[in-house]
Amino acid sequence: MQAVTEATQEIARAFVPHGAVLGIHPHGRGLINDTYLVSTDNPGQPRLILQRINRRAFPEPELIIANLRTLLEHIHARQRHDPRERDLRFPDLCPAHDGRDFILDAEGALWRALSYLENTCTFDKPDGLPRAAETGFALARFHTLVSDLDTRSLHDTRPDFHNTPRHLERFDRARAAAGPLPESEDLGFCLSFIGARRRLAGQLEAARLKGELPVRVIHGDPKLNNFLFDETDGHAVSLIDLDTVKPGLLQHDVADCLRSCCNRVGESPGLGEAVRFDLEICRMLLQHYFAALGDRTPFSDTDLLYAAIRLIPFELGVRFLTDYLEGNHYFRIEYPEQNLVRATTQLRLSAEIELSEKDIKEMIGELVMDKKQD
Ligand code: GN1
Ligand code: MG
Repeated sequence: MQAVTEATQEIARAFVPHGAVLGIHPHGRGLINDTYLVSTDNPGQPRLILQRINRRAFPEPELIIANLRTLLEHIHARQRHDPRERDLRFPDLCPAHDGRDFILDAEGALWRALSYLENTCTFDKPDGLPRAAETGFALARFHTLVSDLDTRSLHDTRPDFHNTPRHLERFDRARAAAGPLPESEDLGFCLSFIGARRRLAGQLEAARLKGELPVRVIHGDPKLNNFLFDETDGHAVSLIDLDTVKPGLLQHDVADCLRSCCNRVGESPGLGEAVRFDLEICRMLLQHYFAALGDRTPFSDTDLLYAAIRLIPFELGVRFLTDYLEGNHYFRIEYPEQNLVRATTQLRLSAEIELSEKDIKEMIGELVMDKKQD
């Protein structure tokens, strides 16, 4: 759990130039950055999300702030001009007392504050079809809002983020460096599953390099718990955690969203909880995604969507396992074997997706056809 130290309190105070800090509490379940909810006695700025950016994940956090500024300016401008664009809300960057929108602490870590979107909640696990519909809708609205943002105006905050062959190379190095591995059923499953699918790992990257898939602005991390929902009526309100917004493939975003939304047991299931890929949720989410996608973002390249749906949990499984082998220095853990459990879960999910390949491809075909006939 992220600690609230005296230093954290001092940083929080720097983002509350007018008024006092009333409370600071660790917030959310992100695996990378440290996040706190700060309450203040300033009626103009009642609550803030304060975050310390993890330099291991983002070696140049200033680029994240620059991207965030570009992105929020773009979205807010579109929303000012067209009321129909206002169905999603986005936070504002809050300046510190010196007017800058970030602070470097004594150790050189970068902190930033965002306005908190009140009366919202998040979910770590899917809870039914209405949530899936709202999530698909919100992802499409996000993609539409950024569809005319020039990809060249954003920095690549994590190069090769979805370059699966690169992740495999790193995994190979970690495995070689780890020496003899303990006997474990999960580890055995992971190693043989990865070994048997190496040649499929380059599918999306190869298509991107050949120019078969257009590069667009994507969210980069649209997992279920990065969507905010209205506490009262359940409607999607926002898509947060904008640090990985950058040029990429829409297929990666849609697949990453399905990865978390179709897996009812979540990323760290307990013993004996079986991992499944829920096809009903998948259909509902995709249906609402395609329906809400603006005409300026035609999702013409659906052929590789199935490939991405299979690949994204595979890639994340490889990343979790690599971190486990490297000593768990990247993803936050609550117990020593957690990254192995997470890796096994993602790879089992990929295996489940393979079993439903025909159904998923047919489903995508039908939904695309419906969209064309609209
Ligand atoms: C990380 O920080 P968080 O929890 O939003 C990770 C994503 C993974 C996700 C899995 C920068 O996201 O790529 O899909 O964990 N973010 C980064 O839960 O590596
Ligand atoms: Mg994230």
